[in-house]
Amino acid sequence: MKMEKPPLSLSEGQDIVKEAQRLLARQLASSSRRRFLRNGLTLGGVAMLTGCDLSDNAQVDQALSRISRFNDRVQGWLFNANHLAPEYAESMITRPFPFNAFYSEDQAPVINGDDYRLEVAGLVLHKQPWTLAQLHQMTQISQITRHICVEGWSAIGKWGGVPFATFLKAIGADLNARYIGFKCADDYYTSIDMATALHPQTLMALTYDGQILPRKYGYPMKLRMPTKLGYKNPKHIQVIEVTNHFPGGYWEDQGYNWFGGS
Ligand SMILES: Nc1nc2c(c(=O)[nH]1)N[C@H]1C(S)=C(S)[C@@H](COP(=O)(O)O)O[C@H]1N2
Ligand SMILES: [Mo]
Repeated sequence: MKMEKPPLSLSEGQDIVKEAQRLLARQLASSSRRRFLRNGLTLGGVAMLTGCDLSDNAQVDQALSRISRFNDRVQGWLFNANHLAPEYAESMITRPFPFNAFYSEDQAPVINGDDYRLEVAGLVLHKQPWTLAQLHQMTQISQITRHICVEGWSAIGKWGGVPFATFLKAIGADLNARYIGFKCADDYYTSIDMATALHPQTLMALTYDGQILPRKYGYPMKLRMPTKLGYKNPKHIQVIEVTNHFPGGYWEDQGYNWFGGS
């Protein structure tokens, strides 16, 4: 696949390198003082590295989120639109596949597939909502990939559906926009960068293991990305928005890294 657009421009890339040099210079400047510290990275060491007062929670949060946003930019810059995540044999599928959400399994949303309408919003030409039948009528592919959750587990599963790039083109999405935001039936929300959205393995998943996507795994539709950690893979999607305004995410807004590559 040809890369449609680099995630960052050259000048943004140069900014990142400059930022990294500045961080390194600061780290080196503080390292002679760090020799006197017993464990290297004590609270005082962190204070020197980040230049912030650790008794001030707001300042600490701000420094950490600055580091995290810096990390997002580096990850976005390093993301290779041509690099494929590993795929596995049927025999390697994890059974039963784990369930995870910010609530227990019996609280997963109950959605009536006949009433379901997928809304598309923002920088798209065609804003008509989609029925589930229309999504199933599009050309389907399937893939067996590994899902990695930050809570410390990973599992191999098989998802089928529509390549997300195909869907984005069908709705006339502005492929130069920065973000795609997702709103889910359970009030979960997240967002991804355009390069990941267009990645050949990013799938609008309608099936799991050859069956209609079960309720617990995100019925009627979820986004499956083997290039991203579990929390970036929204289940029960109701709204897809193409936007240049940073949409954040349920866990990301609580401090998880936004890029969340795996
Ligand atoms: N709508 C919704 N999507 C979600 C979540 C959620 O709570 N709600 N949890 C995320 C997390 S942290 C993980 S690990 C995966 C779990 O997906 P699974 O139940 O198919 O294993 O869903 C992700 N997507
Ligand atoms: Mo997760």
